Amino acid sequence: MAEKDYGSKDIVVLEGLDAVRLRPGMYIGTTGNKGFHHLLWEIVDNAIDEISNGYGDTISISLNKDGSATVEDNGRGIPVDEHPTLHKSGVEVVYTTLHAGGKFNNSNYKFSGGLHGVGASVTNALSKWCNVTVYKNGKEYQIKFHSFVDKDGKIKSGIPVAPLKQIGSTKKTGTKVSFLPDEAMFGDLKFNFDTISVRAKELAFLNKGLKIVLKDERDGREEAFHYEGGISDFASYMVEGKSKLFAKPIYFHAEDTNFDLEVAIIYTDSYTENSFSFVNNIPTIEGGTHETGFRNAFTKVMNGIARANNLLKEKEANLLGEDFREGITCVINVKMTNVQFEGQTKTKLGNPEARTLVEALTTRELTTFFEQKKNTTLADTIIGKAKEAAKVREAAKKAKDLTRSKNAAENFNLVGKLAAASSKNKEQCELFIVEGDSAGGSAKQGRDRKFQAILPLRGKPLNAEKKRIDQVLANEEIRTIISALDTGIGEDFDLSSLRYNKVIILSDADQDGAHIRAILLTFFFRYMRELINDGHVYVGLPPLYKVYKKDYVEYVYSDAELPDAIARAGRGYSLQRYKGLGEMNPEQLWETTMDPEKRSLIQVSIEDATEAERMVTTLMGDDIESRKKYINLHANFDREDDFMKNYKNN
Ligand code: TSJ
Repeated sequence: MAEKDYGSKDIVVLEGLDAVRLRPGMYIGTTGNKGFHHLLWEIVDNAIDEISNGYGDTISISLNKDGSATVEDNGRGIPVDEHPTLHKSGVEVVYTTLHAGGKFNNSNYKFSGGLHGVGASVTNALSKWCNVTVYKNGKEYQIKFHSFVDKDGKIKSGIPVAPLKQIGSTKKTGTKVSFLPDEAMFGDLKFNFDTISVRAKELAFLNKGLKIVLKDERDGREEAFHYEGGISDFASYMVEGKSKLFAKPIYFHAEDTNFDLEVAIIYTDSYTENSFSFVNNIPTIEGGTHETGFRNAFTKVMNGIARANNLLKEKEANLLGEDFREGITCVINVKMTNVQFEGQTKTKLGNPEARTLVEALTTRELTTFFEQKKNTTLADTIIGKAKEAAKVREAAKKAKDLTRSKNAAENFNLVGKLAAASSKNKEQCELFIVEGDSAGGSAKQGRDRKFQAILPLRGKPLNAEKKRIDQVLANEEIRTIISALDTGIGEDFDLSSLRYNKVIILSDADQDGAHIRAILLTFFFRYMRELINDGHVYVGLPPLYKVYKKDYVEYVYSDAELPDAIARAGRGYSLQRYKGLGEMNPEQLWETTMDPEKRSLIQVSIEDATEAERMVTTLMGDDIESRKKYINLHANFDREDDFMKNYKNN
């Protein structure tokens, strides 16, 4: 019987597996969902090792009705001959010796995979049962492992029911492993098709040519992954649906002793970097030396080409790495030995040699790539995009320096157009942001200069939704506003520094005015939300009509009110229609729109943050049709619409 064959010399091994059950966290991280799926990946990794070393091409994974999983490859089959010192079959060693998978593989495979390299024995130790079938030498072999309660009431797991035996003959080669995670360890956790599908797809991308077939026997779902383009297809997949600067990713593959590097690079017209790196199929989320090496090389090579092609003049500074990374999507795939992972989540590559190797190989490969005539325009495209990024970066830096500067002389220039209030009492002070220089002029003359400040806006300030913060900052109109309010923006925003209790937007009652107002509100919503939440933002309502007679004047603020106003005036009235703020003289503007005793203000509130968000996005998004619709429907501050119900004299 099997028990008899396993004498005292094997105790160490058996206790090894006991340790896994005792402290599963040490081996699979958690006994939660992640650790549960880890059991599967330990097995799959072994199959991938075999295939990526050139033996076989397909892995099938099936999630069975009884809660078990089966993984099969068409490689050479795990060795079945007797292990020289342990005197057991190779299969049994793999399954009953802790870390055997890793050691076993290291001598046979160039780069051993495995999430933590703990090997198949860990899966065995944490399973109720585990069956391994090997197809090799024209024969079909099988060994079964199980867990049971021993005579002391202790659970033993991963115990061979019997030594490996031949159970038939076959023409195929490969390895098939089935296992049932032990519910004593994992409770009622189940394999999740979607989780497995995502990782299987990633593994197929990372291992060019590898076919992975995933079948869910519980509900009949089935997926297959196979990418002849490997990480080139991966990069393309990542930018699907986005507009690209060029169609096909730049790709290279290079090797050194015990080192393998693959890189795919594509660009979109976006402004963000989207990079993915992997070492031995493990995502290095925190980056590391390989990423550093790649970045150094990429920046250097591209700057070199820019100089050689005279796209950078002698007196111009080199472009920065961040300039070249704007809009980049790249996949870096490294296979190497003796990996050292560092960082908070152990997902950062620490090996110093990876930096120098990746840097050297990338420099060599990219140089060769761009030396080819057909790729010169590609280099120009990338350099052009980087130069745009550099321009924005420099403009943003200037803007930041200016807005942040506490130097009065420098700020004076920026707020040159601002007519400040004389009072230092912030509680009392108001800032009018006025559309147009002529209305701005009237407002400056008509105001109460003690507590009212005027900031005329020339032209439309930029669209805050579409642009990045540095571009928003680079806009002169916006910078002027930021500077005048003195609160800072975004994370730096500090309400206590606010110089005005009320910030009043005053724009014309037409489409352009509505647009300017929407843009300003978007800006406040995005970068000074507290200003709105705390009730400091208002929209001023200029009159639409003046109804008057010799000794009689009435200003009318909506079309609905007009008939009544005309009736009040009686026979012989005159009617003036205001097309813009600019048509009012300073006195009229004061009386109708600015005088706190008579004016009407709408306090801008974010009653419903999601609705506000929607309005802002609809107003500023790319969809021109829905934007137009929205402006016509809501953003007009139509004197008859819902918004008017909220307005009160302030
Ligand atoms: F480890 C495992 F049991 F979990 C497992 C291993 C699971 C699965 C699904 C596949 C494999 C596996 C192992 N597939 N292929 C191999 N190959 C070997 O172990 C192997 C075969 C031949 C030789 C040789 O030198 O002839 C060496 C090795 C390592």
